[in-house]
Amino acid sequence: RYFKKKQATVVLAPFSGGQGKSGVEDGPKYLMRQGLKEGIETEGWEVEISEPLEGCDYEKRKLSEAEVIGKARNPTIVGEATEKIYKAVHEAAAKETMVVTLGGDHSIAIGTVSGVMEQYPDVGVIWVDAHADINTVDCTESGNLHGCPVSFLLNMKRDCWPSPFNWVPGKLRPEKIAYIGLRDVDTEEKAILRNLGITAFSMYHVDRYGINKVIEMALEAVNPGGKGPVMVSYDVDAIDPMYVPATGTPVRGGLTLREGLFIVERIAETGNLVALDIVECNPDLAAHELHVVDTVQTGCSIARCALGETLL
Ligand code: EXY
Ligand code: MN
Ligand code: MN
Ligand code: MN
Repeated sequence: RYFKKKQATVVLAPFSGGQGKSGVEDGPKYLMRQGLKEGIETEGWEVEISEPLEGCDYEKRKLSEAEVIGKARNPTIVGEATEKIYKAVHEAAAKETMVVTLGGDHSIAIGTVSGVMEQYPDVGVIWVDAHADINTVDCTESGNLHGCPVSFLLNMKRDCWPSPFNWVPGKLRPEKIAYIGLRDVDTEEKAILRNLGITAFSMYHVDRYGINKVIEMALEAVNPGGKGPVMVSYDVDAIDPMYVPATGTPVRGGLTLREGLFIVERIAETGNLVALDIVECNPDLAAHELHVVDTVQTGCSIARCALGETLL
C-alpha cells in the first residue's frame, strides 16, 4: 500500500505532436465526458484534476511549424509538452496521490515515467502496447516520437537528441521495464530489445502461457519479490482493434478486452500500483459513433480496473 489516503490526480495530456494524425489530443476530453473521474470516485478515490498543458496550442504549432530535426518530427513541442507533464506528474506523485495521466499520444510517457521516477526511483514499469516504442531518434523510420519514448527514458543515443529533450533525466534501467502485448516491432527495435535483455511478452507469449502467467512473469521481472512500486503505461492499441478501433496505429491479433483489463486488475490487487497512463485514444479515427464509444469506454474501464473495481 503506497497511499495513506485514497487520493488520485488525473493529469490531462491532450497532445498529438508525437505522431502525424490529429484527434488523439481529444482523448482526455472524451474519456472525461464518458465518466472516467466519476468511475474512479465510485471506487472510493478522491480525485483532483491537473492540466499542465492548459493554454498551450500544440496542435496549432504542430501544423504551422512542421519541424524536423535529424529524423525527429516536431521535437520542440514534444520536448516542451513532455517537460510540463513531467513536472505535473512529479508534483502529483510527491503529494502521495495515485497519478492517472490521460493522453494524448504515447510520447507523453517521456514525461510521465520521468515524473514518477522522481518520487519512486526504483519503480518497475509495465508497458502494455502492440508496439515497443523504443526506436532511437537515430534509427526511427517514421520520425514519429510516439515510437521513441522508451529510448529517451533509457538515455539511449543522448548525443543525437534535439535540445528540447535536455531536461530528460534518462534514469530508467533496462531491467525495470517489461512489455506485454507486442506484435508490431521494427527490426532495429528487436535488436535493441535483444541487446539490452529487456523482458518482452508478445502476443505469442500471451497465447503460450496465458495472460495470468505473463503478468506474473512481467511483475517478477521489474519488481522482484513484489516489494516495490509499479507503474503501468497503457497504450490502448495493445487491445485488439475489435474492441479499440479508434486508435492511430491499430494492429490485429491483440489482447481480448478481458485480457487487457485483467492486466490492470491483477496489478491493482498487488497494491503496488502508483501511476497509470492511458494513451492513444483517437476519436477522430472512428468509422462511426459506436467505434468512439467502444474505444472510450475501454479507456475508462482500464482506469476503473487499475484503481480497484475487481475487488468485490
Ligand atoms: N514503430 C513504429 C514507429 O516508430 O513509427 C510505430 C510506432 C507506433 C507507436 C504507437 C504508440 O504505440
Ligand atoms: Mn482536435
Ligand atoms: Mn505506444
Ligand atoms: Mn502502440
